[in-house]
Amino acid sequence: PQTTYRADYRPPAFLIDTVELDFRLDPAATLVRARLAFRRNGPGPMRLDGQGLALLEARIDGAVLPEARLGLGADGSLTVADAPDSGMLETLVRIAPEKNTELSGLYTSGGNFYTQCEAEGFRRITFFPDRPDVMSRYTVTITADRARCPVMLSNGNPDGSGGNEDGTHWVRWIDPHPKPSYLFALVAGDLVDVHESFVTKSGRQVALNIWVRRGDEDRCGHAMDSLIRSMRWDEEVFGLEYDLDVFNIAAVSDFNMGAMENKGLNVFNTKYVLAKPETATDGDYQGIETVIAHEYFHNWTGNRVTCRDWFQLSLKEGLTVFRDQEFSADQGSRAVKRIRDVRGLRAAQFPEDAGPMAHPVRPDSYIEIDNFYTPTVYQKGAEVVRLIHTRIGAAAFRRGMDLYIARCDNRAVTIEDFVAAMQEASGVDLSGFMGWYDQAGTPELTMEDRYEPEARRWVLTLRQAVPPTPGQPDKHPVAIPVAMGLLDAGGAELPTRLAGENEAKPGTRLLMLEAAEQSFTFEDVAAPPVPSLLRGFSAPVKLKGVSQDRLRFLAVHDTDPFVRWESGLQYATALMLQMVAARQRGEAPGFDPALEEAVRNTLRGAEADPAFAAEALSLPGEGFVADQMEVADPAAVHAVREGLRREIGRRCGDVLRATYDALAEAGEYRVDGRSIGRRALRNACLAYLVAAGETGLAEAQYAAAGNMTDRLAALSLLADAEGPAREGPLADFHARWRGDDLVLDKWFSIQAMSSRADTPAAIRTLYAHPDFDLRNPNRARSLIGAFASGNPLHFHAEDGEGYRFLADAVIALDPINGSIAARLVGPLGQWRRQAPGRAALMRRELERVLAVPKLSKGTFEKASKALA
Ligand code: B3K
Ligand code: ZN
Repeated sequence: PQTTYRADYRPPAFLIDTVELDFRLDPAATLVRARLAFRRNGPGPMRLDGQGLALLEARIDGAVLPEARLGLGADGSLTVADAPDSGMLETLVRIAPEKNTELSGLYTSGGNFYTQCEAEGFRRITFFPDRPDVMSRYTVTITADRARCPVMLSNGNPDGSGGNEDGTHWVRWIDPHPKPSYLFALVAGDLVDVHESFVTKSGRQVALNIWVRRGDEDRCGHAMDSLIRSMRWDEEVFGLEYDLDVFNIAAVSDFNMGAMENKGLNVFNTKYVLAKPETATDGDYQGIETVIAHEYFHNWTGNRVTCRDWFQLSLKEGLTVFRDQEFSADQGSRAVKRIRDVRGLRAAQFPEDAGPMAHPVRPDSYIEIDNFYTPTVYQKGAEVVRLIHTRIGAAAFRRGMDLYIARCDNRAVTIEDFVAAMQEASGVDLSGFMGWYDQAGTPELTMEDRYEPEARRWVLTLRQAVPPTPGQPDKHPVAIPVAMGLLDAGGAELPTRLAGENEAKPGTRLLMLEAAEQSFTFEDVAAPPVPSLLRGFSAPVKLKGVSQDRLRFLAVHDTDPFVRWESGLQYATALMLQMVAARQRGEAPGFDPALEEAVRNTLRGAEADPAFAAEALSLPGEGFVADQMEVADPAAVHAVREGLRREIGRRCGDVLRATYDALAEAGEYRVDGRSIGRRALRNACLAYLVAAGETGLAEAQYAAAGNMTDRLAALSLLADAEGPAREGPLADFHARWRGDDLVLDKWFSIQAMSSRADTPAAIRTLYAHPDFDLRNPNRARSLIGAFASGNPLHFHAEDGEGYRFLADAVIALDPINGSIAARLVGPLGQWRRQAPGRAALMRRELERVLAVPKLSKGTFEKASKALA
């Protein structure tokens, strides 16, 4: 397969100003007629991307093109010889949506038609220069059987409809805004809508519709409410208004990712639309709010201003994740939102940045662009936007956004355009931040300090180092904003004055580390202070050099809630690593009484912010702890963590139980932040109590639960138990929800993540279960993905059975849906950090995958880079 390089970018030879598309929908043979008004833009032949299209006819300005002027490439593309500098190209192609199992291009799901075009799916619908820097105005006419497709949607505003004699009908959609082909969408079928209306701040009336399968109407309320809040928020915070008369969302149960921001017609995985308390957890509700907001925000950051090429993907994704994070922070507790985001970053992006697929936020090359919709491009990309926001402040950031949008509206631009707007609006030199876009690897930040009593001076030295990553052996320093403060021995925040400043400043301040090493001298410090660094996680780095004593102190006293949480987490991580080492030496691990104290302390203050308390109570995850080891030992980490949970459950049983009882839900189920926090805290207590042996409590909660959050929390604990305590509830859950795909996914996941010894065998049984369906991406992820990423203990089983299962599944899935297969293969790439025996077993499975003939280029790229 071919590699595409960022350095090879060339402007398109032809632009397309307008596109008229005419669809005649049929599952087996859909006809697509395209009329493209083209115009020369640079040197080169007229080459149109295409993939799997049966070309029936091609004309330029009405004249049929003879075969001699048409070159069909091995990749499916079409080259037109001697094309004039401008004109109208018309093609007619045939495609088979029902045979499309990749779910890219036009496909069917449950008898309805849906499209997914980002990144390169439009070429599976018609011949086109399928690249984001070709922006066109679209008019789309859809014709289909009236009974089969009563609803037919595309981008933009509706512009007429009518019936035909033959039982078909047609509709026309016009999108007045120029857009790249990846934002094209079509949805047609038997759908019903839940609707609302919205008036923008300048008075535009917008019809909001959520299109679902009949019967799902009662599960759209939260999505609709989230949409309305997102629209309002973007007006208030960024002054950005919606720009069409309708905003349609269609939910589909066969979908490769979370959702897609097609102009005026978002297509969503049902997982991110449908929710009611009996079927969806609090986590599901929060996911819906986030994804709805994210896709809506793309209307400006992504659609109106788009990417010049796919290497700039983070231009829209990093910025839009930043925007959805800020939105969610404004809806509830900012501190808890930040903690969750950082948890997610560390669980997915840090390992990626330390592994074989490590790539910069703006990559230099790819084989399959689908493989680059990664935590690095999304989450680290959002962190880089946040760095700029932190450096220049909210007001300058807003001016920068205004400038960026004014200047780049209706254009396909680069990351430089974004940074330049921020720089001009703020007057701050941002060149030191470009390294964050172009270098892979998580920077390590080391702190050292000394106190000079006579001079009443405290000196902080910060050092940074970015580790080598594939293809990037040497790194240069980047700009790191370090938000910090100093505490006195009693835990009170001290005002700070840096050498050279006239006055002390109260509270948190920002230090800018721009070089490999810098010292900061603080004056008038009466006694050795305790520094609190990286408040709010002001930069996505690994901080080293903070003593356990200081961590313990900061976990209780810091004024910044993020640092309080973080210090507890780092304290517990270091402790667990010591316990793992002890265990490996054959010693008894022991118990640190500071943990008991911390749990009691947290529960005492829990009422003020239960969601924060729930975060503070949860021990570092097994993956996170293993990531800190030179050679990972998943079994030892699991044993240590379980041992700690049991011990905490035993020692703190009294307060855990008291909190559990006090938080029992009274009254109606609500999804506001506080109610969610109370359930999270209560279920965190339950987990410790069950670890200490109180299985009955989980059984009772399962049986009595009035909502999915509590039911699932109990079930996931019972899934680790023995005998009827496990089998009864699992069977009950299946019987109750077997007709509900999204809930059944949870049933698969919970078993896939069980720590029970028989899980490897159970996985094979579940894979053969009649309800398991490899073709449905949610279902495939719920078993295969949940096991490989959510069950380190059994995935890394000594005999290699976990690796074998994953490779078998990837090999079976690849010919059906290469994009999902490529995503699932990732965990096998962790072999470098495993002990030699397991590493060899992992490599063997990667080699087995690579030996498969006709492997998709996405899976090839992931597996070959993992082995390199
Ligand atoms: N832009 C889409 C992701 C497309 C993934 C293509 N493989 C969803 C989003 O980020 O909003
Ligand atoms: Zn996005």
